[in-house]
Amino acid sequence: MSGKNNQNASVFGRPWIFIRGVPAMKFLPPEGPTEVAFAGRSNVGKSSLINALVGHKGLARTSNTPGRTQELNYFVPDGYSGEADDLPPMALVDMPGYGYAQAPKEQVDAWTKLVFDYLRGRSTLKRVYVLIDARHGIKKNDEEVLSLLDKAAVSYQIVLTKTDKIKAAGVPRLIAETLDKIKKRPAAYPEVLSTSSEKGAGIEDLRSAIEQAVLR
Ligand SMILES: Nc1nc2c(ncn2[C@@H]2O[C@H](COP(=O)(O)OP(=O)(O)OP(=O)(O)O)[C@@H](O)[C@H]2O)c(=O)[nH]1
Ligand SMILES: [Mg+2]
Repeated sequence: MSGKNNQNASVFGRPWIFIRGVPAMKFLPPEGPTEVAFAGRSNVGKSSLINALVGHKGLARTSNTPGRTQELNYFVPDGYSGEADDLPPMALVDMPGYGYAQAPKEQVDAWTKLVFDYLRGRSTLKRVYVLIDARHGIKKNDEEVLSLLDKAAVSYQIVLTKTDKIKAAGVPRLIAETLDKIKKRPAAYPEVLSTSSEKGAGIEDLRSAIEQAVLR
């Protein structure tokens, strides 16, 4: 039980490392470990949530300015060689945001294409967490992404972010409204999580959800 890669220990109990930034589909790594991706509008808090999950503040770069993450950034738990018989149990993939970003239009279009192509065509992608800002709820471009995932039959779960920015009483109401909006969506996991990376709220529940999704 005390082997280096003890499968019973939480994968979030160990250090994580950045392994690769992918600027276009042709640079994707060969399909290996199960991938769990974080998608959402620019500035929703994708990179901050990954940092909170792995307990390492500076791992994924974050910024006040929308458009910080510009590639598909791969993170894995440390301590695996990456050889076929010693692959990490999962990789977390931080994505560029969709929607508005403070960057030239061609660049934003290129990121959006990369995000959409990856989400619809990656066989090792097991679960997508679609992040929704608790202050804004589901917007039109989120609906487009959910429809794409439904069509591609990629399992996803909605995660509300920045709940510290709204009144506590608003959270259950928003969860109920969001559940109502996704109830007819075939690939949506019928439970909505709420988080604050800033305060650490909901992070442990999200860790458990990810481990369950990957082990299934
Ligand atoms: N109050 C609060 N602020 C947060 C939270 N999570 C992220 N932020 C802030 O929101 C801003 C955007 O966070 P990022 O994690 O960079 O967002 P992102 O979705 O990765 O953004 P892009 O890479 O640009 O698409 C930063 O200023 C964060 O500090 C949170 O839970 N609460
Ligand atoms: Mg980011």
